This record gives sequence, C-alpha cells and structure tokens, in this order.
Amino acid sequence: MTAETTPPIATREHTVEGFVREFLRELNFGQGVDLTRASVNDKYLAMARTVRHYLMTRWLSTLRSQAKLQAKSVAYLSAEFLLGRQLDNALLASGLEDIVKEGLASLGIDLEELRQAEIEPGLGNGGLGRLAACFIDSLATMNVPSIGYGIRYEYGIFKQTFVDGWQVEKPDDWLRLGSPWEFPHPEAAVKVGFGGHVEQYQDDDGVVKRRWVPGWSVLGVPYNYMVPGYDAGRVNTLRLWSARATRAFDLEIFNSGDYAEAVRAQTFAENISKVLYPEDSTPQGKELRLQQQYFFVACSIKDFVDQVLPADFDLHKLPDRIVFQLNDTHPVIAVPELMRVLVDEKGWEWDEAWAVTKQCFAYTCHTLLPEALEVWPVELLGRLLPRHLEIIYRINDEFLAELRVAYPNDELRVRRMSIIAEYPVRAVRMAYLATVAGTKVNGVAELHSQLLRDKVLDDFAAYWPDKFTNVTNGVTPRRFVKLSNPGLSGLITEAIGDGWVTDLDQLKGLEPLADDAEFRRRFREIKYANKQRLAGVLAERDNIVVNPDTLFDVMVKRLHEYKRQTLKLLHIVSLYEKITTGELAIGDVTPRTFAFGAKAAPGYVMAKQIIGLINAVGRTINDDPALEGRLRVAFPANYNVTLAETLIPAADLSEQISLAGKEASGTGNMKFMLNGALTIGTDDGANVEIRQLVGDENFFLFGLTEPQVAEVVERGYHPSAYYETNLDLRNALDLIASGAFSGGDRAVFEPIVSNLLNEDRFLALADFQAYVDAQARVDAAYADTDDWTRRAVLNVARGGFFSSDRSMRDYIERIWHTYPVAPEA
Ligand code: KOT
Repeated sequence: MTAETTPPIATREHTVEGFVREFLRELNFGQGVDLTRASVNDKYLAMARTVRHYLMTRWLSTLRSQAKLQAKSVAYLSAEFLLGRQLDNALLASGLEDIVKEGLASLGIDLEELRQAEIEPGLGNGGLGRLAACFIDSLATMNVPSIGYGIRYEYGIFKQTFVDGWQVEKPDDWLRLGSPWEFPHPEAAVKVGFGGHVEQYQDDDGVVKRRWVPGWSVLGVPYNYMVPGYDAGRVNTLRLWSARATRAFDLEIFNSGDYAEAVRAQTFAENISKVLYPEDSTPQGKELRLQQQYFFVACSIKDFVDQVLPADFDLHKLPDRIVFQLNDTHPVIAVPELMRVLVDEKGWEWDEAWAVTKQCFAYTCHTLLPEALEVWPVELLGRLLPRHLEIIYRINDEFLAELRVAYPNDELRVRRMSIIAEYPVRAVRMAYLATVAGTKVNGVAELHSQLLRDKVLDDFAAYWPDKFTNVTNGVTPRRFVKLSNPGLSGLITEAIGDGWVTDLDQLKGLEPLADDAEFRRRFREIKYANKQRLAGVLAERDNIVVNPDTLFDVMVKRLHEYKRQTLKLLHIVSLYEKITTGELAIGDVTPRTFAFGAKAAPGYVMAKQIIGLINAVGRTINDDPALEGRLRVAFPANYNVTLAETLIPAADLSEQISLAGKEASGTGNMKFMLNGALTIGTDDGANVEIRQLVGDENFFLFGLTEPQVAEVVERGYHPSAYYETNLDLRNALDLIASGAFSGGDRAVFEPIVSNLLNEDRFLALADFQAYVDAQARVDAAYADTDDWTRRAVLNVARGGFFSSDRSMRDYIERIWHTYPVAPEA
C-alpha cells in the first residue's frame, strides 16, 4: 500500500457499545486513568476526544477532496472567533447525542456534569467575534469550501467579577485544564518578520528592487480546530495561530551568555498571541495590537499560498481559488502583505501584483462610530512594518492619481479620500485601504449599509457605486435554537418537521399555529420551563433569586454608552421612585425581572461606572420589602456565550435600545426573536428588518429615527432641557444624584448624572419618555398572556431570515461567487 491508496481508518462504530469502548480507551490510554479514579475533567477530556474521533472521517475526506478538486475557497480572516463551548455542538454534528447519553449512563456518568466541565473558548469580545463563529458553522453546514484564520489567544476575554458591585477583571485562563478540541502543528510553523529596514538591491538582470530586512521575527504555530457542519458532509477547518520564539532567540540564549535577557526576548515574541484586547468597538492604538494583526494575516497568507495551494500553482489565478474576507479592518494589513509577497518575494511587476491583489479581498465594516474606525500612525506602522508602509504609500499615490483624473478640479475631495490622514497625526485609515483594495464593501444590516454609503464612506460610494452592498447578519440556528432551546426545537419539529434546522425559512410553517390555542399553551409551557431552567442556573452560578412568574426583560450585550443600558436603568429607577413616593401602587406594577449581562472594556471608565450603578440600583430594589418581590434586578457577572444559551430562551422581552444610527446590526436581537421574545427597540441596525418582518403590531418601537437624531444634533442637543421639562425623568435622575443607591454618598454616581445632564452623547434623555411609554405598552400587552404568546409565536415563525445560512448565501451570491462542494464519502 502507498500513502495514496491507504484508506483512512478513522471510521467509528455508531453504537452505544462502540462509543463506550472508544470512550474507555481514551480514558485509559489518553488520560491514563481508569473509570473509578477518573476526575470529571478526565472524563470530559476523554469524552471530547472520543467525539472528535467520530468527526475525523469527515474531516479527512474534506481535506482530501479539497486538495483534489481545487475549488474556490473562502478564507475568513478575523481577529476574533467567539466559539462558545464545543462539546454540545460536536455531539449534534456527529449525531451522537442519544448514543452518548445512553453510553455514559451505562457507566454511571452524567453527561450534564461533563458539559459543565468545559471552559468556553472566549476568543472574542462580542458581536463581531460571535458572528465569525456563526458564519463558519453555516459554511460547513452548507458544504462551502472555507477556512477560518485567526489568533489562538492564550487568554481570551477577561472573566468579569463584581466586588461591591464594581467590575473587577480576572484573566481567562481557558487552557488550564487542557484543550481537547485543538490539533497543534508545531512542525508546520511559519516565520513572520517585524521591524528592521528596507534595502535597495539589483536583481540578476540588474533591475533595482526593494526588499524588507526584518529586525526580528517570530514563529506562528498553527492550531487546527474542526468546524463540523450539521448533518452534512463537510468538516471545515479553523486555523488559529500561536506565537513562538524563533530559533534565533534560542541561539541568542546560547551565545549571548545573558540568559535572563534572552528569555525576556523569548517572552516578548510569545506575547503576541498572549491576550485578546478587550475593547469592543473602540480600537486601542497599541503596538502589540498591530503586531497581532500582522502576525495572524502574514501566517495565514503564507499558509494559504505555500501549504493549501499546490506547489505548482500559478498565482496569477489566485482570485479563482480564494477570496479573503476581511472581518472589519483588523486584518487589512493583509493587503500590503499580499503585495509584498507577490512583488518582493515572487518578483512580479507592481501592476501585475495589484491586478491580482485587488481581486482577492472583500471587506465587511461593522461599525458607524467614528472613534471605532481604525487608524495606524505612520510613525508606528513604519517602525514595525517599514516595507508595508512603502507599499501603502504607493497604493495611495496611484489611487490619488486616478482620482485626480476622475475629479480634475476637486482636490479637496481627493484629499478627503486619501488613505493617509494628516491630522491629528499622519496615519493610515484602514477602512479606506480596505475599500480601495476590496472587490466589495458590505455593511451588516440594511440601515447600516445605507449609512455607510451616505455618510462614512460617501465619497467612495460615489466613485464606486457597485462596490457597496449589504449583507444582513444572521445567527446559527444550530447553536441558538436547536441546542440552546431543546423544548422549543422539539415543539417546532413536531409541528413542521426538522427541516428548519438547515432551512430556517421553514419556520413560516408555524404561522397558522399562532392561532392554535393548544400550540400556544405548549409554547408558553416551554417558555416557562426555560425561565425555571434559568432561575436554577442563576441561583447556582450567581446566588441570584428570580421568579419565573414574572416578565423576563433582558438586556445582554457589551456595556457601551451608545447601547444605552442607562436608558433601561432610568426606567427602572423611575418606576422605583414612583412606588416609593406612593405615586404608583405596587399592586399595579407588572411583576418584572430586569436582567442585565454586560462586560465593560477595562479602561472604559464611564462603562464601569454604569455597571456599578446597575448593581447599586439592583441591590436597593432587591432588598426593599415594599416591592414585595414584584420587581427584581438580576445582573449575573461574566455574561458569555454559555450564559446566553440559557438566558435568551428564557426571555419574554428583548431590549434593543441603542441610539438610532449607532448599532451596526446587532445579532442578539435575532437570537431573542428566534426564541420567542418580543422586542422593545429603536429603529436601528437589524431591528429595522426585524420589525418589518414581524410587523409593527408585534414589536415595541420607540425613539428618534436616525434622520431625527441627525437633526437634533445639528440643531444643538441640550439634555438638560429634558430634565427641566420631564418630571419623571428629573425625579429619577435626582434620586440617583441624591445618593439613594450609594449609601447617601452623592459623589459616587455624580459622573454619570452630570454626563447625562451636560453631554449625553447618545441622547438617552431625549428618548426617555418614548421608552417609558413603550414599556407601558409592553405591560398592557403582557397582561393578555395568551395574546402575548401569539405574538411570540409569530416572532419565531417570521425569524427565518436571520439564519446565518441566509447571510452566507448572500455573501456567496453578491461577493464570493463560490460553490458548495460536498466531500466524497
Ligand atoms: C470593533 C472594533 C472596531 C470596529 C468594530 C468593532 C465591532 C463591531 N465589534 N463588534 N461589533 C459588532 O459587530 C456585530 C456583528 O456585525 C454587529 O451586530 C454589532 O452591531 C457591532 O457592534
């Protein structure tokens, strides 16, 4: 037998006995323990490895058919992949759930206990990273040849704890108990340079050329993760890079005699993949961050060109084989990197290289906040990546020359569109570079894409109208319905069959059942059971007591002023104030549980203050016997994917209350809808599309629209005017300012109050009354339990559009032009 003819032996027997045998083998030979002595972690690790075996045939055949068929692939370049726990998803994809449950039970092991042992890989901050995880799930499920490229951070998003109600961050040491889902390949490490200088030289034909002489370098070690499609052929790959010191560092240790210094240098190299930057929507212009960005894209491009493509591949055909999708601007340095590879390493002419490069990239923008648009000072970029800076300058020079032809008398416009900003310091605008280089630029919801065209990138949209498109975000129904809401999934499948899991539009079939009283009763029963499940988790995890008989009103997302957690807080405080002053009888208040989940970037002072205030208000309300337990604030620490999976299915009301024009899309909003929560929301991001689909009567809309916001700001916004004229608002703010929630200390929350009164960048006060009125409509609607359920059913039935499978179809049709390829059996 030769290597080519040797069949893979990775097939596993799909029976209870077969599974048990494999599991015990892993426990004995892999963990080196027998069942009687095995810890929960031993069992979890053995279990994970066993499940992984069952996916192996499909993974290997996917890789083989990929090599053979040479189909066009998508490389999703993302600094974040917020995967969440892997075990359940792998069980689902391998179809092993029932076998495993039975097999483990026969050994006296509780599957649930093993599930809980998994530490989720939190390699992302929030929406952007979770979107990447949903997309690779959909691509695998849809049999699309694709690979995810990112960073294997040793520490993911920090663990949030509360000390006296204030956020305190702890490192997320997610690898400490082993990481059974990854396949490290240190032998396949690639080298990446940094720093140094650019030199001029003559090639063999006497042509003067330039090349980069890096000052130092690191190795990128690939760690492969399986990305199994649901009920499909493919198991795709996610390849995350980990930084290691190169041999040069070791030699230095040997030669220099300065052991300590050499070890320091080694640590320096390995710092690159040490920790995920915890800022969401506010990039930190840190040198290490730029190192991370270049590190992972340089590794990925090298990997694709040298390893994935066949050795004799003609790189002129690169655009037929790959499209690099840039997940926001974090990987945009890939553009000059590909140019450098083609021009400096492969010896191509500039024009030839540019013609190929500009067909290989597409760019997704995820924000509208001006402060979130990434720029890198020329000084820093030139120091870390001198050759890349030269290349960017040349791309820009040629682009500006082209513009001067198109707009001969409009130098102002040409300056505006320059990739290089001149103020406050010379800097590279990464979004502009991505726009110039990409075949397509997309926003992540209709409104967002429109605002990109009209405001953020208006000059570019005028110049290249066809370059701009929209792909509305989506979420994977496997994780966020099928796995996280087994009750609802069972009911749906009973009603319309199980095709919805891969074809979410089939949920439409539920619409008539909204009018079926028995269906509604069962739907309500499931929601109630989900609330009970959540109550159990919160009691156990956070020592928080909640009552499933109340309306669960949930706001979970990163803490950011534009998302306006304070608006919800003002509503709560206002209710409380009215009850304590007797204006509102406690018996007339709809019993509610106000749930929050939110991490603040560690350096975002105002966000951390707001967390302190939510907890302080919560403490006061939860401890006040006058409320008879009818109002409760629940703020579990460390909101993450795992918690989302129990919180979202339990929600009655989804809070999507960002200032219109600020939330690019939102994806939590879609998860809530699909789990039968009604939305209270502004006309922002994907809320707009949710409302269009579900109908005005099933959505609690409030607040200024984006054009109205623009008008108010244009006229000059004065938040104090709202304070002066709205008594309820004034009372709520005064109560906070009085120290009522801070033991009488007026200073503690003064910065929040004075910020709202004097600045209020995101117009919380302007939308306060509209929000309170919308909440009153919520109360009225909720009072009719059965009709509320009818609307909740309609939310599920009309949510099919928000599957990330649909997003992937849109990317394929409008941007990638790739095709599904099922691997051979
Ligand atoms: C982070 C840094 C710079 C620019 C943008 C971001 C960013 C944007 N991080 N997360 N987002 C969110 O991405 C989600 C997925 O598209 C959106 O749904 C959400 O509205 C963004 O805020």
